[in-house]
Amino acid sequence: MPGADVPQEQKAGWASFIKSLASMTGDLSSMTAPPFILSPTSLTEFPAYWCEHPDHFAEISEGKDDKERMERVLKWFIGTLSAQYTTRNEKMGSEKKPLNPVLGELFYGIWPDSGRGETRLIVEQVSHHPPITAYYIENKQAGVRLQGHSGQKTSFTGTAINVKQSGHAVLTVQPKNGQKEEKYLITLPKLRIEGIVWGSPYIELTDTNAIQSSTGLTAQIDYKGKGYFTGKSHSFKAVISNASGKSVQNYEGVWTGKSHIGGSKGPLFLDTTGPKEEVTVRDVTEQTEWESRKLWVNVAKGIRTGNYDEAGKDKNRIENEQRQRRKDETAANTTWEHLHFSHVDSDSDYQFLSALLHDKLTPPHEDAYVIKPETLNVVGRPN
Ligand code: CLR
Repeated sequence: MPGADVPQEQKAGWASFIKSLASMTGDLSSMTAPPFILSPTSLTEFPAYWCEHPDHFAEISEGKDDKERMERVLKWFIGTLSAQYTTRNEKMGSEKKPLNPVLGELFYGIWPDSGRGETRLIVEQVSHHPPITAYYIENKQAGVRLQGHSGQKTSFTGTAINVKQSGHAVLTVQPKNGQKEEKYLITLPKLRIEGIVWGSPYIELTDTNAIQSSTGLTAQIDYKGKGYFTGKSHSFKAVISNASGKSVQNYEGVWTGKSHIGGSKGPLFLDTTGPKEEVTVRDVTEQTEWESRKLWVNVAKGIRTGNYDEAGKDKNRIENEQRQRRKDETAANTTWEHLHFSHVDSDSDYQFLSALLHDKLTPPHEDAYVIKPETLNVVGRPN
């Protein structure tokens, strides 16, 4: 029955939320949703999902040649998907609505050194409307760094929410064998949020995304849900091809479990069911006011304990404060300055790498948020 997974007293609220989805225009983040579907986690924490296999990330630079490194990039990428897209279902029973970050919100974390070097994460909310999150992940010792930004355009089909991700990421690799530095442009897949009418949303990936290397190699990943390739949800097929478009290697399987090289009976490529390493974050009591878990501490507590009045009150306080800041800026004729990232209108890596793709990307330009190296050691916004 529709609404079967919705708590009795929130059924009406869920029905009107679904109705309001029909008139939504692209940005779902600021819509009011019933409490049972709220997550206590802000979207600024999500970039950490890129690195819950810090070993895969570090090992990219140890590949012996460009093909082996591309295969390792693909392995790391596929290995991030279950964290990115199924974690909330595993931990909270269904996909949830994350907290909508404020402009300037920060999130820092590390994956401690266990012989492969420390990996650091820096995240900043660089736009509130529309929401855009910029991130930087680096393992200096391993010679790998990822820089990207992410936004979403949402639309409602009547039963599912389609999410088109905007933004891209660029991975830079300094090969351990001394070969030339490589760049990899990563485009982002589309999402479909299913299970809405039941009140138990979950994500299925659709269409395709690509990884384009400066060496000329391309990986294209195709996603299908139940009933297409394998009859299983969360299926994918990937192909690595060379600069002339000739396929070099195929992979297939599910991104929530096992995938194989060549075909479904080939050697094991990846098993994503193993343990993931969550990011390590400073205790809230040591965080500054702009750091996500500190900023939202009372809202998160309210959501976790079912005290929605408390959650709502503090959310209002935060939002009012933001509105006041914007007003003050307008009055003083100033604009908010990003702490860790500078905005560039056209990302030269994107322009160069996207032109190497066989299915060229449109538009050929995209903006980007570039890390300010001098701020890498700044933790917390002063004042
Ligand atoms: C953000 C970037 C991450 C991958 C990712 C995973 C889940 C996505 C999220 C992104 C964006 C916001 C998102 C979320 C799932 C649900 C949520 C689309 C793309 C929307 C805003 C909330 C929908 C509300 C329903 C659950 C009712 O790398």
